[in-house]
Amino acid sequence: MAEGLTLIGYRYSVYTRIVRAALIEMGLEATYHELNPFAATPDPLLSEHTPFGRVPVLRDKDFTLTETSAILRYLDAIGPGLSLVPTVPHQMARMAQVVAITDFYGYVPLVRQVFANAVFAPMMDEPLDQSALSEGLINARPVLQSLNAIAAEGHQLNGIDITLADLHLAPMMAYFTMAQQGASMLAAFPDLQRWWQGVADRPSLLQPTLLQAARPAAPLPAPACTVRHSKTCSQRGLTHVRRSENTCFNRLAGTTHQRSRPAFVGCLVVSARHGARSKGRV
Ligand SMILES: N[C@@H](CCC(=O)N[C@@H](CS)C(=O)NCC(=O)O)C(=O)O
Repeated sequence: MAEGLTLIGYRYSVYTRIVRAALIEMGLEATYHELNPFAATPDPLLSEHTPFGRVPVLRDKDFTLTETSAILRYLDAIGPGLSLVPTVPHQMARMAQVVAITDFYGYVPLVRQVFANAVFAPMMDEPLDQSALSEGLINARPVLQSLNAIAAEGHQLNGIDITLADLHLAPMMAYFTMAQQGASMLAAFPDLQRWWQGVADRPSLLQPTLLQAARPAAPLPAPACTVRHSKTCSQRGLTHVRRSENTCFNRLAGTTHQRSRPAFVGCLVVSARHGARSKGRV
């Protein structure tokens, strides 16, 4: 049933990451096609499938689907395992509420304003927009507050029953808490923080590339890095986990890199090659 799946996405896109995590959680495979929705010239493949110019796009043979919440519902319906949509009315309704809060109130402050300016811009040696960052921190608080109440109640975000709510929110929280200001803010919401601590290390979040087929159709260029090696990854806000002698995993990009010398990881060069210079890119 799922053999014809293709995911069109972008490596830094949090919504793409949600779908990748869902594919892994649901035991599905997809061919991955990388494109940059922020490129100055719209990618014709993207324009062909959506007038909104956004990723992700899921294709199942000749069936094309956009909107991450719809994509997750579809994957859940076709996946081989148990459904991640609860049938108990209170749980099901809370799940939908978490997804809606995440999309309509969470994405912009958590990702586009806080993460993009506190983490991504410095990482790319780009100027940060201080007013957007400040506004994001203000607007993130009620989002965390409402999600914390849901986590405290326990129908969703309880760390036990993983549902589409967890999959939708977790990648955004991953980005938000990479900002020191985001991590500090989350600490003020103990039930939500407890939920986050419980899901942050799920393999689907940590290792999207475990999705065997979900790699760019053409291999990524070797990391002929333009990042100055003297700057460590942690200074650039990256989290690298050394997974073996010579393989590192970049949690932000969701990519692994094999190096002949295990000490160095240069991961971010790919950004420049995707021409992502025009506007926010996550
Ligand atoms: N409502 C869409 C939102 C997707 C979205 O905003 N994707 C971002 C990347 S995370 C994008 O493609 N942005 C391109 C742009 O804003 O031009 C969904 O749920 O899939």
